[in-house]
Amino acid sequence: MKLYGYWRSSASYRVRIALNLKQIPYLTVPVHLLKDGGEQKSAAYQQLNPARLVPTLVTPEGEHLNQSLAIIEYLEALCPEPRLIPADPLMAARVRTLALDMSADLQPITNLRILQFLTGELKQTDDVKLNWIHHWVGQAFTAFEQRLVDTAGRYCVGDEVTLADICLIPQVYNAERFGIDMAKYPRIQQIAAALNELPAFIAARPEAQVDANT
Ligand SMILES: N[C@@H](CCC(=O)N[C@@H](CS)C(=O)NCC(=O)O)C(=O)O
Repeated sequence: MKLYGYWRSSASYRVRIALNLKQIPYLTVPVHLLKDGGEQKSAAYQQLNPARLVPTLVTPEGEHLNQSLAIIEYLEALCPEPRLIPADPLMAARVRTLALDMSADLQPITNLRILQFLTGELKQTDDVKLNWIHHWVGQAFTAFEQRLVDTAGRYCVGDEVTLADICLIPQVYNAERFGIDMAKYPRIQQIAAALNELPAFIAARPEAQVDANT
């Protein structure tokens, strides 16, 4: 498998965690999101993903897949253990709810191209950008924190690592990077601390990637 991604991309981070949990070996192909206006916009990369976003997973058969959650569900079907989405339909729905809170509702509105549009075309200052991030992360984390009252055990849903945890950790990483006060979210903080001790999560951290700090 080949994973086209970027060290600080939260969607790439999700796929790295899933590959590590399932112990699937893969090769990293860095796509620099900032260099030369963004390598994700190159003609060559658009052959892999017309949406000009990372990640892309290329399978040994040469198929290329986009959308981190679709990729993770593909990996789940290929290597069912350890399960990332519970078999029980109700538990599976709870896991997907938390996963989508982070990956569908929060991450897209704080994505690089949105922030670049704010400070570029819309001529907003860096302070406005930071305010935007803090506002939307605050709303999303407040709701997530509340949901955890009903679902959490050691991790987001019970005591097994699930897709919800995979989607949470990259958003916590981003939140810390942008100076969000995580003490306001003690359940998220506690779960994130437990997850960040697991080898699959440690190996997936942005700083551990070949293209880190480039
Ligand atoms: N829903 C997509 C989101 C992909 C995405 O937003 N990728 C970001 C990095 S996390 C990206 O490539 N951004 C480049 C840009 O905004 O130009 C997924 O889950 O794969």
